[in-house]
Amino acid sequence: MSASAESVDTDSGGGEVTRELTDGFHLVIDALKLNGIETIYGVPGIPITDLGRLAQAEGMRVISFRHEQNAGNAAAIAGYLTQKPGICLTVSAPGFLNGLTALANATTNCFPMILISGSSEREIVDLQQGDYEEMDQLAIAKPLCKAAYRVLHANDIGIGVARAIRAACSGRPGGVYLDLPAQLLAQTLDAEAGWMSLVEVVDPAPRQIPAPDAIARAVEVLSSSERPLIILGKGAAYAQADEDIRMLVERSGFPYLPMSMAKGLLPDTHAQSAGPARSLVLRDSDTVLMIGARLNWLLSHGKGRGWGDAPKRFVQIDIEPREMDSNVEIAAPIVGDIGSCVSMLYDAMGDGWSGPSREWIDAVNARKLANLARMAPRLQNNNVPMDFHGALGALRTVVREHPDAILVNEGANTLDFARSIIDMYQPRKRLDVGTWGVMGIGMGFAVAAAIETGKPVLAVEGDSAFGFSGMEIETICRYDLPVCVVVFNNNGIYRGTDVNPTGGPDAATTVFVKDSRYDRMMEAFGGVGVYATTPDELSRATKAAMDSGRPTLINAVIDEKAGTESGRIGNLNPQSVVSRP
Ligand code: ADP
Ligand code: TZD
Ligand code: MG
Repeated sequence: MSASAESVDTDSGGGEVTRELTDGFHLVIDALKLNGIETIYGVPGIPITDLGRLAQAEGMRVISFRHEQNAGNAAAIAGYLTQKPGICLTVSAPGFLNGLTALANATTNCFPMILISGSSEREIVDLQQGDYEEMDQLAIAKPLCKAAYRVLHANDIGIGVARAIRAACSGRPGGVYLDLPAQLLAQTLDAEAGWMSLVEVVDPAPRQIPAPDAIARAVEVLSSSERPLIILGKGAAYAQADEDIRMLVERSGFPYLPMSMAKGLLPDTHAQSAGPARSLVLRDSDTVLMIGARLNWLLSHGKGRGWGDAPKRFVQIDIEPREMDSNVEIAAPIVGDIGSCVSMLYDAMGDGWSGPSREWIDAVNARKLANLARMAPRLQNNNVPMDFHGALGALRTVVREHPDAILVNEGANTLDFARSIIDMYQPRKRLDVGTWGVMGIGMGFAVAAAIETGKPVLAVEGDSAFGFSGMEIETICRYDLPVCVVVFNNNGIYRGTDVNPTGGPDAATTVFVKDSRYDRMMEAFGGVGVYATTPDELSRATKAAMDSGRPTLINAVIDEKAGTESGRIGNLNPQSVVSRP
C-alpha cells in the first residue's frame, strides 16, 4: 500500500490525531498492483503525468511511447501473451483517440486490454463549455470496445479497476475503456479506508465447462467423417492449453491448419501440419473442427469456391456462444473454454480412436511434399536485388535457429510471404496484423513482446507498414530492447514501380522515396543500422542482432517489381469498370 500524505484531525477530546492519506493516483496504482499488473504502456501529459511517475516510483514498469496507438498496440499484445489485461495510459481527447484504434483492434482480435485515459471534469464536458482537451470519451469509447466504465469517486477506484479487469479477461477477451477524470486522481481518502476499498479479482477468467451432450454430439460428427480437418486459431494459442491441444490433435490423427497467429502452437514441421496443403484441405475436407478460430473473411466465411462444392460439417469450439452459426451452420457447437473443451473431447474420443482414412492422409501429404519441394529452391535463390523468397529464405533459417524468438510481421507481400515461408516452432511466437489486417502494430508489438517475454524479437516489416509506427525505434533504443527490425524496402506499397498516370510531378499514390535508408534512422538513436542487398548479408546481420540483443534495423533492399497488388488478397479490391477519355 502506498500513502501519499498525512492529515491532522482533531479527536473528540480536542487532541490531535495524525491520519495517513492516500489519493486517486495511489489507489489506481495499488489497484493494478494488487491484481498482478506490473507494466503500463503509455504517453504522459495532463492529467496523467504524475500517475506514470508515481507508478514508476512504486516499482511498476512504465514504458513511454512516442504515440498512443503504439502504446495501445503494446498493451493489447501484452494481454494476448500473458492473459492479463495490458494497460495503456493516455491523456484526454487526442491521446485517448490515438489509443482508441488499438483498443478497437484489441477487441476485434479478442485480446484483453484496458485503455485508461485521463479526462476533463464532467461538469464542463457535459455542458460543453470547452475545457482543455474536452471530449465525452466514455460515450465515444462505448461502441468500440467490450465494456467502458468511468470512476468519479476515489473509493470506487478499486471496484472500477476490478470491473475493467474482469470484463477484459472473462468470456471472449477484449478491450475495456476506463475513464478517470482529473479531479478523481487528486481526491484524497483515509489510507486505511482506501486500501480496504481495493478489490482483488478472484479467478478473472473462470473456466467454462462445456455440456457433456455437446461433446458427445461432436464425437459423433467427427467419428463419421472421412476427410477431417482441424483449424487452429489465435484463440487456441491465447488459451495456453498447448499440451491439451497437442494431445487432441495427435490422438485425432487429423491434418491441421494453423491460422496465422496459431502457427507454432504445434511446430510447423509437425507431421500432421497441413499448412503447405492449405487449398487442398480446405477444398476436399468433409468435416472441420474449428478450435479458437472464426469463420470470418480470413476463411472466406466458411463457404464459396475455396471450400469446394460438397457440403461440409463443422464442429466449433469457442467461448462465445454467438459465434456459432455466424457464417455457416455449425453441426456440433462446443461452447466453453478451450482447455476444458479440448481435454473433454480428447477423453471422449478415447484410446481406441481410429483416425482418418489412409487415402486422405496420403493425399494431404502428397500435396504437402510437392508444394514444399517446389518452394525449396526458390528460398535459396541469391537474386540481387532480393526477391521475397530469397530474403525470407534467409530469415527462415534464422528463426529455425532461434525458435524462442518472437516474430512480429506486417505488410502486404511482406506479410503473406513471411507467413507461408517462415516456420514457427513454439506457441505464441508469431504476432501479426490479425483479424483486421491492420498496419501499424509492428513496433508496439515488438516493444511489448520484448518487455513481457525477455526474448529476442524479429520484426519483419514492409516499408509502408513500418512507417505507421517507425518512430518507436527511439523507444526500442531508449529501453535498449533486443529487437531486430528488418524493413523489406521495395520502395512502396505492394511495389515501387507505379507511375503517376498524368505524367505530372507528383509521385504515384503507392510509391515512396526510392532507396530510402531506414537503417540510418536507427543509427540516429544509437542503434545498429545495416544496409543489406543480398540474402547472405541479411542473414549475417540478422543473426548478429539476435545474438547481441542490440537494437538493430536492417534495410533489406527488395526488388521493387517483385510484389503483387495487396499481396494474396488482391481479389478483395473493387474494380472500376468506368473508362474516361
Ligand atoms: P484467427 O484469426 O486465428 O482465426 P480469431 O480471432 O478469428 O482467430 O478467433 C479466435 C476465437 O477464439 C474467438 O472466437 C474467441 O471467442 C475464441 N477464444 C478466445 N479465447 C478463448 C478461450 N480461452 N476459450 C475458448 N475460445 C476462446
Ligand atoms: N491503413 C491501415 C491502418 N491498415 C491497412 N491495412 C492499410 C492502411 C492498407 N494497407 C494494407 O492492407 S497493406 C499496406 C497498406 C497501406 C502496406 C503494404 O505495403 P508494405 O508491404 O510496404 O508494408 P509490401 O511488402 O510492399 O507489399
Ligand atoms: Mg513495400
